[in-house]
Amino acid sequence: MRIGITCYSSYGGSGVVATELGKNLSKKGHEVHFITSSVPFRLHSFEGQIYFHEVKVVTYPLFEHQPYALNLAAKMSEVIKYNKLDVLHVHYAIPHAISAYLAKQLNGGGVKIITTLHGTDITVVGSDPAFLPVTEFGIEQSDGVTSVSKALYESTMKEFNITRPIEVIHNFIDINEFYRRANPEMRKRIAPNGEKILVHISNFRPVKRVDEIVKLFARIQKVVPSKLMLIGDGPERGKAEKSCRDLGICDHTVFLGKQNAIPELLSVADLSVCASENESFGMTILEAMSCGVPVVAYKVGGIPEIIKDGKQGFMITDNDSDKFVESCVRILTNDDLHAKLAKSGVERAGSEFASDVIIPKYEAFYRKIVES
Ligand code: GMT
Repeated sequence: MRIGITCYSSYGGSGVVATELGKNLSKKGHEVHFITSSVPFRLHSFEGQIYFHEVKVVTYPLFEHQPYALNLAAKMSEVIKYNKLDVLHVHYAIPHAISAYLAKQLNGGGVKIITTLHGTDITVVGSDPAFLPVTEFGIEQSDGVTSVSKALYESTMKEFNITRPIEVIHNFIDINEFYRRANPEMRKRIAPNGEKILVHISNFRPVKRVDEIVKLFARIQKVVPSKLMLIGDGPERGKAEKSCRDLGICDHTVFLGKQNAIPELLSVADLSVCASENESFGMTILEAMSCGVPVVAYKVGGIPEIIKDGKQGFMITDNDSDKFVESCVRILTNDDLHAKLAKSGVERAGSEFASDVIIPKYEAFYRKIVES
């Protein structure tokens, strides 16, 4: 098939999923055309059957704001026409599904539009209700819609008046990249005195509650000699760093900023912690699991679809911070429990979320929509 893919190409789970999907589809013989504003950050090498079409945003003295959605629609239209796309798969309803709709109209129909909902495209409506009709329109006008979790499917159905079916296709991981490797030198750099290592990875947006992670860790490290490795960057980083200073735990925390070597870093971690207020899926949880790192997280959104409580880690209900701390301490002080959770995580990542399991679901979905 000839498949176009549009996503936000900078840091972010949806961009990772879209790029890895394109790479996997090309390996399976499909022709893949990325239509994005910059090269997706996970697309580092030249891969056969993958083409990149840059969306350039025009500036003009009259334009107070750059018309990205229109430039995107124009580029999509061009790629649909000259590359004879069968499918245009957009990740994020706003504005991608709307631009795709316009591009399809410009070409007189033909191409099938598939929209994948990632979560924040739906929750953004909460911050500005004016987005509701346009998001709803984008979903309704798509030929096929997928959601990255059952939880997101349910919240979409609750929030919008959607009449078309939405298929749940979970996010996936490359288990040949995300596996645990021995890295004693790195471990020693982070925890020179043999401390346990906790890891938190996110884009440090308010929804991730990184400050809560720091506060929880301050309590954990009083009981278990440990270090907190924070990976990523974003608007809440300054607040989290200040909390470390206020709590007197700077010597126990390491802010690494944005990093590419995620599997290598996860390989030295003993526990992954997530305090997100909401998470439609939680890619970093799956990445941790696949690298044999047990997870403790608040039970929100799609996270319970990835981790089964007591099997690959612990799910904390009702924002119970005492229970969160207690669960972390339990895992960090019980080697047998730790080994059991870690093993189960690797197995579950491989059996339920590996690319080999999920990519065929996307291919089958594309076929169904193209033939409809
Ligand atoms: O919240 C983020 O980290 C960014 C956002 C995105 O679009 O990249 O993430 C959303 O999509 C990811 C990929 O499907 C999911 O793993 C994240 O859970 C989801 N974020 C939220 O729901 C807050």
